[in-house]
Amino acid sequence: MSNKGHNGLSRRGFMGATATGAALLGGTGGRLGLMGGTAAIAAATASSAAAQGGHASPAPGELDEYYGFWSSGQTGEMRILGIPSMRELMRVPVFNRCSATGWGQTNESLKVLTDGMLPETKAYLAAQGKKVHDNGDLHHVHMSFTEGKYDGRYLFMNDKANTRVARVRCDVMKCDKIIDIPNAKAIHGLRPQKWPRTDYVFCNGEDEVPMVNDGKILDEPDKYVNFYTAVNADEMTVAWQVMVSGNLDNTDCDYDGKYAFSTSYNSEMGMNLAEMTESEVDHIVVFNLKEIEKGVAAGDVQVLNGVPVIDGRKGQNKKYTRYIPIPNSPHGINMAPDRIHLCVAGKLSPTVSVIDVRKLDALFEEDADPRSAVVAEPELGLGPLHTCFDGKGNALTTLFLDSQVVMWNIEKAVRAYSGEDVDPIITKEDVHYQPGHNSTSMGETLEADGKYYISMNKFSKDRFINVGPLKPENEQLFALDGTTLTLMHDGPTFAEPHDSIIVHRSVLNPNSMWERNDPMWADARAQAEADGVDLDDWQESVIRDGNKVRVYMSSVAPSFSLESFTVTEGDEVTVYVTNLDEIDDLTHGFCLNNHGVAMEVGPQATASVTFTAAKPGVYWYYCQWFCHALHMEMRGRMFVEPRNG
Ligand code: CUK
Ligand code: CUA
Repeated sequence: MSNKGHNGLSRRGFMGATATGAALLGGTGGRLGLMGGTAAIAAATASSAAAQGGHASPAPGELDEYYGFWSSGQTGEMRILGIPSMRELMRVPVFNRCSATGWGQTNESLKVLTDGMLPETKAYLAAQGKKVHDNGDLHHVHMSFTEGKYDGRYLFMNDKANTRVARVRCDVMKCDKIIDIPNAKAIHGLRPQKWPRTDYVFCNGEDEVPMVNDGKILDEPDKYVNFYTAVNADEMTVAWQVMVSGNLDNTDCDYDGKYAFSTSYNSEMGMNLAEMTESEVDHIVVFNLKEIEKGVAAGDVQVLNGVPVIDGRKGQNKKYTRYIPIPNSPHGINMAPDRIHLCVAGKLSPTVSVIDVRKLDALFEEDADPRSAVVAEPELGLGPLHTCFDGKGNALTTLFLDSQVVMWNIEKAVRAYSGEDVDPIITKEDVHYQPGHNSTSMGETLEADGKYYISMNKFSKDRFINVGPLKPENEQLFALDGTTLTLMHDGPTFAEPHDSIIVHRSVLNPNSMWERNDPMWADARAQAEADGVDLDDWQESVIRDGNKVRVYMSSVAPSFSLESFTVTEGDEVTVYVTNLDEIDDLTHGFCLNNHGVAMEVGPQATASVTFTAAKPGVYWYYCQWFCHALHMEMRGRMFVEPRNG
C-alpha cells in the first residue's frame, strides 16, 4: 500500500512531522508519549492484583480481569465495562443515534439499521420523513455459546421499543445486524441457545395484539395473541414463531438443547392493571424445540408475514408447548449452571419456583401434571425479580421491594420442599435501592466462577449529590468469597441498564484495527471500484455523476488528502473517508460544519456519509477525534457554488 501524500510526503514523512509537531507544541498529545504509556500499562498488567486471583480493584494503569457487557434500556446502546473496576470502557451505539460516531447517519450504519427492516416500518418512517427510528429500549445483552460456554463470536440484544433484535460483532465491537421481528410486538426477554451452540436466539414478544392487527379489533381479548420467536443467529433471519397465551416477559433455555422457557405475566390476557393482576397464578411456557422443528418441517403452521407460525396456545396441541402454573406474575427466569435447576422469580409472590428440567420430558411424553416439574419453591423475600449463580450450588436473587439480595442454596431448597426441616437462605445483604437484574462472573454459563456479583439497582435516592429531578440508577459490585459478599463499588449509571453479563477477558480478543476488506463498507468498496478509485491507496478523487458527487479522501494524521473540494448547490454529496493510519487507537473523524454531518473513521476503516449541499458558500470540515498534536489543523473546505451563479 502506498501512502504518498498530495504534497509529496510519505506516511513516514507524516510520522516525522508528528514528532516534530509534538515537540514544537511541548509534547501535548504527542503519539510518542502515548506509546510509552502503552508499554508501561502492559508491564503493569502482569503484576495486577486481578491477575493473581484476588478481588482487589485494579490500580490506575492495570487492566481488568473481566469484560462487563451492559444494556442501557431506553438509551438504546450497549456498554462495555471493566470488572472489577466498573470503569466504563466503551459505548456501542445500536438502536440509538450517536453524535460522536455518526451511527444512524453514515451509509454503513444506515445499511445495518435498514437492511432488516420490514416494509411496513419503512413506510411508516417515510411518512415521518425519516429513514430510521431514533430510539430503542435495549434490556438484554447476551453472548453466543458453544456447548454451554461463551464463544466470543457475537453479542445479541433486544429492542423492546421498536420490536427489534440486534447483533454486535465481538471482533470489532460494532453492530452488524438489526432485524425487525414481524407479528410480535415489543421484544423483551432474549437469550441465545446454549447447547450445542447458538443456532437460535430466543425472543419474547411482550405485548399481545389482535391476530390481524389492522385497526378493526380493539376490545376482543380472545382475538389477541402473543408470539415467541426463534431467530437464526448466523443468518439473522426469523426461523419460526410460536403463538402463545399470555404476555411473555423473560426467557432462558436449558443446557441440553431440548427446551426453552418464558415467564408470562398476565395469563388473564387483561388490558389494564386490574385485569392483568387478577389471577394469583400465572405461568411459564415451556417450548419443546425438537417438536417445534418437526412441526415446522411438516408444515403444521400458518405463514404470517413470511414466517412459519406454530400454534402453541393453551389448550392447543400439547406437543409444542406446556404451561406450568407459577405464582404470581413471574419475571426473571434463569437456568443454573448445574444443568438441572431452572429458577423462576415470583415478582408478586415472595417465592422462587425451581423447576427440574429433567422432569420436563414427562410433561410432553406422559401428559404429567405440569406442576410435577416444580421441585422447590422457597420463600425468599418481597419482590424477587432475577436470579444468578455462583457455580457452587448457590443462587442469588434480587428482592426489589426489600432492597436486598438473598443468597440461598438450591439443594437445600429442594430438600425443604420435600418436607425436610432445612433453611435454604444463606444470607441477605442490603443494596441501594430496589434491584432489578443481577449477574455473577460467567454466571450464565457452565463456567460460572462465583467471583463477582453485580446488583443493578433502579433507584439511587440519597446515594449521590443531587442532580435534579432525574436521578441516576445505582450499581453495586460485590466480591463473592464463598458465601460472603463484600461491597467493592457503588456508582451511578445513566438510564437505564437492565441487565449485564460478566465475561472473563480470556474469552475475547477484539482487533485493534479494522481489516481493510471488512464487509462493513463493502458497498463503498464496490462504488469506489466502479469509480476507478483504490480505497487502499491515498485518495483525492471527486467524481461527478449527474447531480451526485462522490468525494473520496484518505486521512493520515494530521491531514486529509483533500484540502478542498467543490460542488454545486443542490448536489447530493457522498464523502468517503478512509483512515490509512495503521496505528492502534488512532481514530479520525469527519465533521462538516453547520451541516449536522459527523462520523468516526477508525484505523484502517472506510466510512461514508451522504447529504445535500443546499447552502452556497465555504464550509470547513474537520477531524473531530483528537488524533494528533496538529489535530486542530486537520481540516479542509467544501466550496458550494450557487447553481445559477
Ligand atoms: S427486565 Cu428490567 S429488571 Cu426488561 Cu430484564 Cu427484569
Ligand atoms: Cu484526525 Cu483529529
